[in-house]
Amino acid sequence: MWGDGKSVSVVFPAYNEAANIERAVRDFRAVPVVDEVLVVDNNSRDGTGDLARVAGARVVLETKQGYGNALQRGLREATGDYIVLAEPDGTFVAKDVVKLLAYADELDMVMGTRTTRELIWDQANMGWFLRVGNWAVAKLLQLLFDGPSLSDCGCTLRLIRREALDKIVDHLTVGGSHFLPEMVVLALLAGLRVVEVPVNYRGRVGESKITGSRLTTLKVGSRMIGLILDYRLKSWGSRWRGDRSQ
Ligand SMILES: Nc1nc2c(ncn2[C@@H]2O[C@H](COP(=O)(O)OP(=O)(O)O)[C@@H](O)[C@H]2O)c(=O)[nH]1
Ligand SMILES: [Mg+2]
Repeated sequence: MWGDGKSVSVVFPAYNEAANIERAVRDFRAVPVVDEVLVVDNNSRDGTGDLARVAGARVVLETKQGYGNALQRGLREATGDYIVLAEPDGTFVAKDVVKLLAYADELDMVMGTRTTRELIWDQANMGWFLRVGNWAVAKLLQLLFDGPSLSDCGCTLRLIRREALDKIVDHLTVGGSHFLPEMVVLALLAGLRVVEVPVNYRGRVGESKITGSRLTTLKVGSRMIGLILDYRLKSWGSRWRGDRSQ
């Protein structure tokens, strides 16, 4: 519970995360303000779901494969007043949930940024290529949508208030790895108050499936850029048509 009786859910999208899932569930459950850890098992074949259950998580199976599909399911299934998205791969520090909550009473969506040098651990997968790429896509989004200062388009660790989620959840469409910017675009188009706060980023336990290779990173990055441009052009288009018909 946070503040005056607000419950807190943590959502983990999980695809073959047996190497770290138990520890991640225990670490996040050990944060006193966390009420629920929900693991969305995305067709894992390595026993991730059972291990998560044993560690005390609520587990749901999402059969539609994909990072975005797993996160969308988690957002729909979580019961908390505040919903925190994270990853069960050892990269995030459980107590950073409290950093997000510190802004949650005043803002609708609080996103982590992994760009603060002092908080990027030596083993973290955050070389210059990823850092510059994440920053550039975030800046594009900030500029085109008149957003707040954004510096990281790929940080899963983020919090959204339930009332804010209700405004965007039915509009989420991305099932793949470029899911995160859609959440931000929809939030900004809905007039929600969004902010970024620095969080820790550690080395991963197990194989990185999205940003582990430059090729997949480039693919995801270009899909993110396509999505941002597409939303911008569409919403300018509908505004223009709306203006003309008045
Ligand atoms: N790549 C991928 N990740 C998934 C999928 N479903 C759930 N996930 C989870 O999404 C998170 C992000 O993937 P990860 O390999 O850590 O990519 P990275 O954060 O870029 O290194 C992990 O917690 C995965 O277990 C899926 O279908 N594909
Ligand atoms: Mg990861």
